[in-house]
Amino acid sequence: MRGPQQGGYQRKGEAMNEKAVSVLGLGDMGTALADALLAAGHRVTVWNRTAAKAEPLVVKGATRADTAADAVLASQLVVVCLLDYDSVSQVLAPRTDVLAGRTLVNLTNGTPGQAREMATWAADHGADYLDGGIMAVPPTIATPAAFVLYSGPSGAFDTARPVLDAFGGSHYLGEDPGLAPLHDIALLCGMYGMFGGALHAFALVRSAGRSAAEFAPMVRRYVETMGVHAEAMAARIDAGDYANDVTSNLAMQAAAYGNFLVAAEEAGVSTELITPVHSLLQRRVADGHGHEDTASLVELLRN
Ligand code: FVH
Repeated sequence: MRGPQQGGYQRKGEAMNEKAVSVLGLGDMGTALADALLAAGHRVTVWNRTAAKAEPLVVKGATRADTAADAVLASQLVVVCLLDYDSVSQVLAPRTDVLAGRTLVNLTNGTPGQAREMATWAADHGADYLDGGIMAVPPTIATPAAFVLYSGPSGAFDTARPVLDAFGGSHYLGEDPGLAPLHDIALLCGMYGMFGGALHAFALVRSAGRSAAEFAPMVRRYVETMGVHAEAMAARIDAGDYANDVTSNLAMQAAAYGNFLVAAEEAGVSTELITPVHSLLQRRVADGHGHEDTASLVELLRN
């Protein structure tokens, strides 16, 4: 495999900071990534199943490849951002002969198991493989709000990093390719938990004819205020210490939470987003942990 010691991604005649990079997949995210690479001054080759989506990027200076294999051949660094791993396999599998010596950076959402399997598959075909998780939405790519998680061979990451930094902050998590999707999915689950809570909150206030827009600043303020407890919660979980310095014990929370279910029923709002936490609270209290902190619930989530 080619790596930093063999010249990285620099090509003869290219300006110092200009690198050749190919992007496979021009959905909303792939387009934003290609845009960011062009804006950073790189030589970008793009491919998409629906070829017309490449046109706006070609206008900005990208080269459109006729086939995915041509796009892979155009650059040593190949960024893949497709719908799912099945589509990645469908796109790459027919021409494995073009993969040797490339670094594939797969930013497609998937599981740790899928990432490890694809890393082995890529290695079998002579390619380095980095898996990634994009912690941003397309409009925030290349802004300070965006960060991307990576895992896989550290040498491949170090070589690719100057290019990948165009997307936002780059966070390398380790050699195991499954680490980036694991952290990606963990953060997305946190996000959906927050959105699920917010949706339930909006449904409650709307049931009384109140404006969601007027309520939104309160939601934001309270979620941000409570978010600062993440580090303290993490410290308790790492230490397994749930009983010291507790200010909001589980027994108290379980009593209050029962009201959440009744209030939802009174308002004609579904309880399906809030019931699971109630079940966990009740079980943990019944198991004799009513005096403990919220972080203690994590013990019920470990199989
Ligand atoms: N958009 C977002 O907010 C999130 C942010 C975090 C990361 N995700 C993940 O990024 C991957 C791509 O997401 P996307 O937003 O670009 O998704 P779409 O706009 O729906 O584009 C999908 C692209 O995948 C191509 N594609 C789908 N199936 C196939 C296939 N069988 N063979 C070849 N290409 C395929 C599709 O092509 P086309 O429909 O335009 O021809 C698009 O290029 C994703 O994993 C997110 O979870 C985004």
